[in-house]
Amino acid sequence: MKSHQQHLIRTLCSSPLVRRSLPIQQCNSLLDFPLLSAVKRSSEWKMMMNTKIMMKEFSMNSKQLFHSGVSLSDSANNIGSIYIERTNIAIVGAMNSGKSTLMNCLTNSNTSIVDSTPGTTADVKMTTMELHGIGPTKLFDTPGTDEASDLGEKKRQKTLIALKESDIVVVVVDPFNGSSVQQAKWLTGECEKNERPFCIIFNVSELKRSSVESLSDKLDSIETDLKVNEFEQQGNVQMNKYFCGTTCVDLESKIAHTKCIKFIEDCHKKSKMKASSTPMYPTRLLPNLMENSTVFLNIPMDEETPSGRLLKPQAMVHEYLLREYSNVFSYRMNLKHARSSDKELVEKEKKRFLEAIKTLNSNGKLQLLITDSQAMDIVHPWTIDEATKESIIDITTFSVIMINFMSNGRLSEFLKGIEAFKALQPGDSVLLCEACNHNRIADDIGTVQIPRAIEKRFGQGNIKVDIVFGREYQLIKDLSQYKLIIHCGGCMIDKQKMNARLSDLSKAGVPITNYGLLLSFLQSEKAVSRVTKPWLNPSTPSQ
Ligand SMILES: Nc1nc2c(ncn2[C@@H]2O[C@H](COP(=O)(O)OP(=O)(O)OP(=O)(O)O)[C@@H](O)[C@H]2O)c(=O)[nH]1
Ligand code: SF4
Ligand SMILES: [Mg+2]
Repeated sequence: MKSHQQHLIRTLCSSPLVRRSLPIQQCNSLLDFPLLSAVKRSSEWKMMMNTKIMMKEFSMNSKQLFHSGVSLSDSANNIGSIYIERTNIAIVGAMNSGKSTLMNCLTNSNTSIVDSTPGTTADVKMTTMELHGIGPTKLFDTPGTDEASDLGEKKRQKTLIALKESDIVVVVVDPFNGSSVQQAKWLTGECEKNERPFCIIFNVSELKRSSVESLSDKLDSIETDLKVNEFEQQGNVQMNKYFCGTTCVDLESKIAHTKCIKFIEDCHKKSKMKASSTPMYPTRLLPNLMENSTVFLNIPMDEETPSGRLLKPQAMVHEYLLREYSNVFSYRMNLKHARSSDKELVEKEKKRFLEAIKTLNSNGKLQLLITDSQAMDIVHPWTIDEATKESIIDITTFSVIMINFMSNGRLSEFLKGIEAFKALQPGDSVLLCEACNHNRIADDIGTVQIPRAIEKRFGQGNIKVDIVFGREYQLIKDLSQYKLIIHCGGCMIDKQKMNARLSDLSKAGVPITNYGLLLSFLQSEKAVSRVTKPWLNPSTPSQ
């Protein structure tokens, strides 16, 4: 039974359709079941029960997917809508401090396994939840950070990644456990280093609370040690700038759910005041659209395009434009014809394309053309007037739109990466980074087209090109070995992950660029300024 069900789940999760409908974490967490092997300890029994429950839920979801035509993602905590901005909340602390108990207390359900065996939570467990005072959230229950051994180090790294990708970090502390307090000190330090706002929950059972005389003195002294004590701040001891509050609660008590949610909501409000280098302000997909404008979407649909729906960036742009009362025109360019050696085929395709543009612009309202970046070799030259050498229409790419959106408007940082690309020398290494694990076939942009273009420009074997997919990025020990990172549009990860990557790269002094920018640059410098124009050099809307 085990292998049969796991095979089904693996097959489903590796299908591009499911992978592109679900956020990657969702697919991976569904895949990541504990094995139903020998049941020796109570924690293993609990893991087995959780596995069975998840399999049952998954099988119900898959039935919906195949039999009712409803997207799997629609039924998975709202994740299926095209893009939902969520507040990421990481629960961190030492082993047995009560992190999983807090996760279950917040979600009011048996989300994580709780057990007195230290190290029960072996990997980051993610769930989604709506909190009235915050909105849609993603909660991360993390492994304890004080486990010795190589495995403990791997768990610690996972916790650190969750911390870096969170908008607020909840540090759970058992004040009667020295290791728990020590870990809280390290973790609050990491929050400060990574500019992550945090709060502290002292997890004290009612029993202990009644048997300890000077609990408040003890908590005061720990707070001082953690640099989160107001009194010491007045005494000129600098308080951790990202601290948002503390509370003391018995996580297994009846009031814990309401108390903890209220506390986290209050701390989240305060966290917005804490300065961060990457504020999570909403970024518009496309600025400066004229009222009643028309936007031309060029979607060539290559062999990798799944049937039944548009890719996520295409669907996002489509929905955004409709909401803005823009008129959307979707067009499928035949790239094989456009790149053919048969001149007649090329001319026919070009005529079809230019006529579409001309017809749409008959009222002067055609404002922008957005193309798949791999078609830049055609779209850029075909939209330059041969006589005047002027652009006949503004253009950009889906990839550039996405990277600007996912990085909260930091497009100019990706533009600097183009300078680093120009300066590459023989012997240098670059890293191509794809944020998801989609199935790669034929002339894939990341694995085939860009490496081929690098080889063409710098000569065979002169530049070492490494490629990572999805979570492989996290395994890179030394980012500084690379002279440049070339990142995809990042549509399948969240903004927090993208910005955590940017922060790590900035600390390591490694520049980053993006597929859309690079493929444009490979056409010409002019193509780069064309695709970035809507953000970096916008023309004022005429109405
Ligand atoms: N009475 C009481 N017991 C608690 C409380 N919080 C946690 N426990 C117990 O402490 C043990 C560990 O709790 P977990 O929530 O699994 O701890 P954790 O931090 O997730 O531990 P790891 O997954 O091992 O890192 C369990 O036996 C819980 O029942 C609490 O507030 N009151
Ligand atoms: S842009 Fe990146 S994350 Fe989105 S589908 Fe392409 S490779 Fe995956
Ligand atoms: Mg746990």
